[in-house]
Amino acid sequence: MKHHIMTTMGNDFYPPRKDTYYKGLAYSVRDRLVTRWLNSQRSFYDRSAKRVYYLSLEFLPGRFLMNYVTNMQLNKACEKTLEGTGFTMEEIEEQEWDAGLGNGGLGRLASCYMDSMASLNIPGYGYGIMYDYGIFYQTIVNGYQVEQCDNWVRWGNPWEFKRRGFLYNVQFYGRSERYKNSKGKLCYRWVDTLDINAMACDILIPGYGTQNVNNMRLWAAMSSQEFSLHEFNQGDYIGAMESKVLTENISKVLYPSDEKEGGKELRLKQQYFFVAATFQDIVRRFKKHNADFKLLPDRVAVQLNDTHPAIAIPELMRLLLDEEDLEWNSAWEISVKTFAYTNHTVLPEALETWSVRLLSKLLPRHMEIIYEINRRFLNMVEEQYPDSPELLRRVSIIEDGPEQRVRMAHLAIVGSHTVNGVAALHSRIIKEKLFNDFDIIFPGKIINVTNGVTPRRWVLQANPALSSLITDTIGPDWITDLDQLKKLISYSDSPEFREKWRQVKLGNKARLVKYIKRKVDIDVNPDTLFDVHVKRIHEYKRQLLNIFHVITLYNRIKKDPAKDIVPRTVIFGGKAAPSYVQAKLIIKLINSVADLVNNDPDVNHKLEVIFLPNYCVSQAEKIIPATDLSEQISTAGLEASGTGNMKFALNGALTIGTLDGANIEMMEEVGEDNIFIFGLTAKEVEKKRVQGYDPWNYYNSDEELRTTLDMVRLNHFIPGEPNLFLPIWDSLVALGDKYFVLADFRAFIQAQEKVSALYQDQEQWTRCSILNTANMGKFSSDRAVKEYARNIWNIEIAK
Ligand code: 4GP
Repeated sequence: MKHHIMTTMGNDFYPPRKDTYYKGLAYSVRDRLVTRWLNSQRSFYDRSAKRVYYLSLEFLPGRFLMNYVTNMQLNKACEKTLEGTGFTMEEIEEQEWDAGLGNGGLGRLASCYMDSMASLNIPGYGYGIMYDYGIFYQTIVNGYQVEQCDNWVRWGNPWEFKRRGFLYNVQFYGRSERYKNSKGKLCYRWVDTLDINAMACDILIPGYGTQNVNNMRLWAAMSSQEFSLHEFNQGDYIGAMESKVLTENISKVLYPSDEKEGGKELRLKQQYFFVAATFQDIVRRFKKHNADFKLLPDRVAVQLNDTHPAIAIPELMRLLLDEEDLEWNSAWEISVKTFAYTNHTVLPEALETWSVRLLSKLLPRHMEIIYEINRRFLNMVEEQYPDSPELLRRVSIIEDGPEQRVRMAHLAIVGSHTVNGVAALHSRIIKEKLFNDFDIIFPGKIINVTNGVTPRRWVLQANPALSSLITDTIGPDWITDLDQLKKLISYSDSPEFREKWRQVKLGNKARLVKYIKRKVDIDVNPDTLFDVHVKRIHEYKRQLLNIFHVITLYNRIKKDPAKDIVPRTVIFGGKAAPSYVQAKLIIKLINSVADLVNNDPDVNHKLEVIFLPNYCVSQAEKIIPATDLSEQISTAGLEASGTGNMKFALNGALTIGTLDGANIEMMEEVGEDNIFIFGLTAKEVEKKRVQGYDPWNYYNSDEELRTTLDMVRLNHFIPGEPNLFLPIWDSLVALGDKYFVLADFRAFIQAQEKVSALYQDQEQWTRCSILNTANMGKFSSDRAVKEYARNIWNIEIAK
């Protein structure tokens, strides 16, 4: 550490500062990985192993230091290193800025899978973009979300290896030209393009309990020209810089909307930019050992993380046809065998389409190839299903209308050998509804792989106290074989074990209490029930339902302040997409309710509402281990899987949730008695939608609901701003309540009453908590990645 502080960073060792120590320690931890990393990469070559390429526009690794330390089991060594510095590991760890290169579930899942691939010795590569700015930093000003730039690499990034001498050329614009090659064959080439360089930045991904270290390669855009000295000399400084700045903008910032696309040219440029660079890399590596492209699917599996990288399909076709001179049929066969696509959402607004006009301008040759893919696909469908023009129209990759658009999901399905949903219910929904035509045309192509999370980050690292208790009780094998947790079941009846379990939770709650005090300056009582709702703010995730419960509790307390109730601390956290006005208003509502409740002497801290700003991976690591009750209350049928739900239950929280996404499978694992399920099922929601759902009926017939809604309508929370929350009232009552909040209100309140009752019986609550952890084995990302390996990537897992 000292060596790096002096020689790598050029700092005198005194006076020591926390951030200096952090970097010194980071470099010395990294040192211990580099050799393993190089060895791993070399061994992949030597074995000519089949490689898995996980293509994702988003990764959410969070902080790296503790993850490296945990996976390499260097905790003791680091503590020793820090002795005498006056700082603890926890303080040093806090110096690191989160790598927030993703929006939410989709990005975090990618990072959990990177951890599992490395731990399972799979030659897996993550490919994405090295954004200069990740997901915005959220502050709360006067109850409103305010976004700030996330300049996460401002102080340098000790984890990346920048390959400055290693650049790929990426083309844009121009035109497609036909020409005859030397053999007289008619060929195509892409000419008159604007070219941009892609520079590789590598980040190491160490496995746990293995020497294997994988690679995450993120691309940064570099102008292929320096600024114009000519213009500069003529005094036009801005003009001289313009083209350089414009091209480098491509990797400047992550698009901050989750489950919603902007349709912006820059976004499409980002997608193609990283796909083009990635495929040059894949092909280069492949060609080192192989001459025949027919072998590509035996050597390479490409997983498309949603449709964001789906432009890879026409890109591989272009490479095979135009650069490698293959015939269409063999190129197509190779391509389909190489790709697989994961769908992460059924929200219609999230299904990406690109206008043909934009695609033709930016990627003219790809547009031609997409037309040809579509023509052949529709011919095939027509042969199978003659006289079904409706079917052809529905499945076409090109959507007709005033403006023709390319449906990226259709392209991804047609161009992949396997498509998967991310939980059993979600996969059923895409098979039976969203992509039903495709399920009929390509039987068996759509399968399920239920999501999972890595126990290394989400238990071992985030919850050291629980990890020690578990390891002391059943040994350490659970870390790489999560089903071992089942051994805890027999301890759930032991009073001594329960007491230890409670002490762990209490310790974690005390840690969170300190954090809350530091962040929002509110004193929270650790002996209250910690009721937590953290995730992106979205109407379908129904933070509103939860805040309505809070308002209802408040009204009950006001009616009878002396009544004994189970004291609760309700914690919210999450970012709203900057352009999502309604979601931002929900944040303001939560904060307004919090102001009223927290300052009302009648409430007397029996109920406390906290909105924690800037929810992110490192914050989740503090919140989740301290949670008693996990809120997973989306409208049934809309949350594809959820992964937060798994992290909470794994850390011993009880879930209150709808029969949605992976909640269903969690219920199957823990048993109906150990989870609070409420509300409409996906089928019931669908039925109500079809039969006509009228929220007014609920408004008129449920007095507590009506009181709550009227308080929102009249803004009972902030004097002097009467109509502020009218848009919320409108969406729920006047405009049809798209997410069935009113329909589920009463069932939710009743389920919450059951929660309070159980919490009063701490012995039974603890038993339930232990059983939750004990039965979460299925939700390890190791299990999920093994399923991908077996059912999609067709690779053996080396022991
Ligand atoms: C999310 C889904 O909303 C969530 O249910 C799922 O667990 C997660 O992907 C991982 O599969 N989707 C997104 C997105 O984050 O941007 O579509």
